[in-house]
Amino acid sequence: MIKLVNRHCILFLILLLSFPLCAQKSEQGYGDYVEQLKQEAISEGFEVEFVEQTFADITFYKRAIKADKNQPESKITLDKYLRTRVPDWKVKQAIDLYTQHQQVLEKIGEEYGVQPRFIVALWGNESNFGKIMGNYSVISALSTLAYEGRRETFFKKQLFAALTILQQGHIQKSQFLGSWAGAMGQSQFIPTSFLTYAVDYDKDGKKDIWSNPKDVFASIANYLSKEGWDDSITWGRQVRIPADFDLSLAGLTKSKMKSLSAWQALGVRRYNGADLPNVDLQASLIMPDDEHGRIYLVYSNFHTLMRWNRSTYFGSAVSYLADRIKKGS
Ligand SMILES: [Ca+2]
Repeated sequence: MIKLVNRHCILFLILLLSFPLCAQKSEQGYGDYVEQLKQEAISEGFEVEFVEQTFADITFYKRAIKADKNQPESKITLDKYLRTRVPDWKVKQAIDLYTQHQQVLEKIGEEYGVQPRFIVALWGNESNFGKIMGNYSVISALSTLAYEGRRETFFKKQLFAALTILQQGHIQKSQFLGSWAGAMGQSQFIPTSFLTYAVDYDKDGKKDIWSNPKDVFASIANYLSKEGWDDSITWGRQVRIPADFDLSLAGLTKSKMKSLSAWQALGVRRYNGADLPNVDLQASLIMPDDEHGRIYLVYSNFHTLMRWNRSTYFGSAVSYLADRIKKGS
C-alpha cells in the first residue's frame, strides 16, 4: 500500500515538474533561437548587415503566444457574428468610403475584373477600412511564433518572406507592423501573400498596403483575380430548403456543386420563396451554422473568398457587406 502511494506521489511530482516545461516556452532561450534565425537568414542569402539591423531590437511577444493558443473560434451564431462584424455603422462607412474612392475603385475593378463592392467589403472586414492593422513588429511577432514551435515551419517561411519585403524597401522597418500573427496592412496580408499578390498601383516603387489606398485596393483586387474571381457573377444568395431536404447535399467540396436548375429541382428557393434564377451556374449549398441558421447557395466567387480565409463566417460577412453596399443602406 505504501509502495503504491509512493509510486503515485513520484508520478505526480514528475508530472508537476515536467508540465510547465512542455506547456509553454519561456523567454529564456529566445535569444539563442533568434541567433539561429539570423544565421539561417544569412544562409538564405540576406546580407549580414541587413540581418543585424533588422533583428537589432527584436522583441519577445508573450501576448502573441497567448493569442495563438486561444484563437476565438467561439460558437456564436452566424446572425450574431454578422451583427457584430458588420454593424450598421460599418455599412454606412463602407458606402461613404466607396463614394469617396469611387473613381479609382471602379478603374481598379475594371482592370482586375472584380466588382469594387467586394474590394471595399474585404477592406472593411480585414482592417476596418485601414483603422485597425495591428501594432506588432512583424519581424518580432513572426520570430516569437516560430520560436513557440507549434507551427515553426509556417512562421519561419513567413519570417523570411517578411525579410524580403523589408529588403525590397516597400516599407520602413519602424512602420513594418501587423497583427500578432503577422497579418499586415489594410488588407491584412501575411508576408507570403504580400509577395504573391501585393501591387504597386501608383507606381512609386513601393507596394504600400499600409497607407496607400490605391495600392491597397489593387492588391485586394489582384488577390481575388489571381484566385479565380469572375465579375460577371456575384458571390451567391441566401435561400430556403424544403422540410424533407437531404442535408448531406450541403458542403463546399467541389463534388457537391450542382447547377441552379438541379438545386431548383431539389426544392431550393430564394429566401423570399421565389424560384432560383434561370441561369447556367454551378453552386454549393452551405449552412454555416446548421439547417436552422442561414442557408446559402454560393458560386465560384465564394470559393475564392474561402481561399482568402477558410472561415465560412468570414466569407459570409464579406458577402453580406458587399450586398449592403450594393443595396446602398
Ligand atoms: Ca505604390
